[in-house]
Amino acid sequence: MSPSLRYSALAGAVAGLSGIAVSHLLTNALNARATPVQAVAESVISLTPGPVAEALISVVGRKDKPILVAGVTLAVIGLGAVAGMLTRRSRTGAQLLLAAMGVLALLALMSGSDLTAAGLIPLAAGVATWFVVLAVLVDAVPPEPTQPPEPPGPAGAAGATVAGAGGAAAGEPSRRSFLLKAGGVTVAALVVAGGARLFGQGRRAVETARQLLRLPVSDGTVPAEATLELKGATPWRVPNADFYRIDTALVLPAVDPAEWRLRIHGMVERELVLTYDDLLARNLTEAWVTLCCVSNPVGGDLIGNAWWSGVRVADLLAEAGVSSDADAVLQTSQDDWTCGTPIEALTDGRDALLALAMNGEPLPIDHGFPVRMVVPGLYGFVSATKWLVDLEVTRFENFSAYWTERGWSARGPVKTQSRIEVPANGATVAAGPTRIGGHAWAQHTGIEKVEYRLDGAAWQRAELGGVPSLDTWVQWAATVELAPGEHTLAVRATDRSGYTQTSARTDVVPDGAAGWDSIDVTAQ
Ligand SMILES: Nc1nc2c(c(=O)[nH]1)N[C@H]1C(S)=C(S)[C@@H](COP(=O)(O)O)O[C@H]1N2
Ligand SMILES: [Mo]
Repeated sequence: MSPSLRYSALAGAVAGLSGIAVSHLLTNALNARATPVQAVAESVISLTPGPVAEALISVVGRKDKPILVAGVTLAVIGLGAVAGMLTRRSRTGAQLLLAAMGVLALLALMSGSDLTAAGLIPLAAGVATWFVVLAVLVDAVPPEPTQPPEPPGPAGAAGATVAGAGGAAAGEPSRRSFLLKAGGVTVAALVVAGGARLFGQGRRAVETARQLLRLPVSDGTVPAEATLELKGATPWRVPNADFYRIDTALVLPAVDPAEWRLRIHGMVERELVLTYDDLLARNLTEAWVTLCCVSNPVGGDLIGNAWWSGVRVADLLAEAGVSSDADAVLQTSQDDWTCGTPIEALTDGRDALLALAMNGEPLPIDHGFPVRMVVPGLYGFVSATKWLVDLEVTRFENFSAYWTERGWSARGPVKTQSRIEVPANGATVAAGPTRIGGHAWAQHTGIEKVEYRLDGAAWQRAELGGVPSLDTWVQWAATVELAPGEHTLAVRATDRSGYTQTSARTDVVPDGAAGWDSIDVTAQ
């Protein structure tokens, strides 16, 4: 290997390491779920055939993850070295290799369940670091020492132009300056990686505290009648890892339950300050509640159903003694997000909860650990505050909340909706009898019936799953006869107030989408 090839390899390896360090730091600073390296390691685990994985684990024991993470780190450094050597032939080739590595990491991150925009920042910054460090260091690689002049041949041509054999010409990078730069970048990368550990400590400590909690809650049993025979439908209970996530938090709040306080104040007789243990000492109420986002378009998936365990908000408000003039509760989160909720919805007997657990587990951090609110019948943006720390009893006219200031409605009752989950829009299915279905919801009003329509013919009644209360979504299904060709399917729900969804589509702004969901399918 020529010296300049070796230096280029070193430049690439240092670039690889630097990118990893930067992505680690940002992952921890932004409290993203996994570093790109961890995501790749997880993908490797999930793509490894079971028996192979088991055999490996029997050899390395439960250290499989750290070993894989170290392996992926070394692979990135090694591939960086290859990219460095490639620059000798073609810089574009080297950049393509780095870009391909970035795409692989992107795919790995995307296969995780809860990727957010913030989760992509560490990868983007890491890849950018690869490019910049590689370019800077490769430019600093000292040129090949020129060959000693050959003895002049008969034509006298061969070595005639060679001057200053072995020495760098003035202005050319020297070996010493290259090594200084490469060493400097390496030290900087190690400092950044060390800083990353500090950053992550708060979140890790809270995650550990969360995992050590043993809450007196149940897992919730999905009623057998809730689920119809419908392959490919969203499960009636959405697992935490698949539950949609919507919030404004770029950095996830890390709130230690031991330090968490909830202040209830404003138009009350007695101000209350509650600790996590205070909540745990109370009677816990458990209920199935379907939560959905006002930004959910018709047919969209910003909705989920879970088993929540928590303390009824009504009891706490009664204890504080709410003034009869108050009509709203202004909720504030640890990260200063706010929303306004009608007092009526919190005190009219429905299961409005300060939830501590979701599907039998302490709330996941990204779903509001340690405490969030859940109110059946209201969109999340006016009720479901995560990382909740403050409830001010007040009047709607006295405040404006986060989304209200940005053009959304001050009130947000859920609109009656239904969607088709099976078949998927645009799917090709076998002609003949075909199962169709999905979910319909009108939280705290209840679904009365769901109807579907094939190619504009008459509306037909669908089968409905049985639900434990008015507060959850309802599964619907039917069998339709599909002749070969293109078809359109539409769905509409009627709620228990007697209202039937109309075809009039409205935008999600300011208070939620309306209209029928409709899909196209081809039968063959
Ligand atoms: N602190 C905080 N709580 C929040 C939000 C937020 O941005 N910050 N978004 C709300 C919105 S718009 C919705 S739809 C729900 C989503 O809850 P989930 O992420 O647990 O599904 O949380 C609500 N609670
Ligand atoms: Mo939302």
